[in-house]
Amino acid sequence: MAVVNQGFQGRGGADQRRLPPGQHLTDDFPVLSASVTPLIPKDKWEFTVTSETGVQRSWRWHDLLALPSESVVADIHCVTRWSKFGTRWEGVSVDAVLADVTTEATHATATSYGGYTTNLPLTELRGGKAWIAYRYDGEELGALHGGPARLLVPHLYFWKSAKWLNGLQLLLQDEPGFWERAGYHNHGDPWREQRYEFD
Ligand SMILES: Nc1nc2c(c(=O)[nH]1)N[C@H]1C(S)=C(S)[C@@H](COP(=O)(O)O)O[C@H]1N2
Ligand SMILES: [Mo]
Repeated sequence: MAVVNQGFQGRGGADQRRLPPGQHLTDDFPVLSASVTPLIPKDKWEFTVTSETGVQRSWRWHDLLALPSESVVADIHCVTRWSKFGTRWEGVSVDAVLADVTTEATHATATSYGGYTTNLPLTELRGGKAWIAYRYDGEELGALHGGPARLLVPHLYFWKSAKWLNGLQLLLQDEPGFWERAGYHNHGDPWREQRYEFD
């Protein structure tokens, strides 16, 4: 099981060190969506990796479930300043889907049903740091939180974790996504408080 950012359980000071600067802890799970919630039946769901040369590889729902699944426990941090400790997910690592793809790309744009996009260097998506998550807290991932499946990149601000994920576009250069074009930071490391473009 992957345990990301596991800090010190327990009281005050320890929790404080587990919390990135400028964040506060929440127990509930706020919903942040820039659009209406797209409702995608699992039998219509499809996830496509497009390489920098335009070669595509797609997974339908049963293909995704056939890949090895991992359990992930991670702290998550939203740029609007809430953090939630110890969220529990199941999904497929991005490494597992990229294993089948030949690419020299350095960057990727995650794309979603509904049109949302967000950009990441491939180094942030590989190496056991990012998942295509389809279960949350022991249940199917609900539509409000990005089901059928969402990207989970817990070490970056949560806007990088694209809900209703339907693809990764692999690129030889970086291309800003939806919030990155709107003045948010290109990278979004919560420990370096990379909230806005010039942070
Ligand atoms: N497709 C899509 N993904 C998205 C968003 C969105 O508006 N659309 N919002 C982002 C932001 S800003 C955050 S904080 C998290 C919120 O996820 P949650 O609603 O499950 O808490 O999803 C991210 N992924
Ligand atoms: Mo967010």
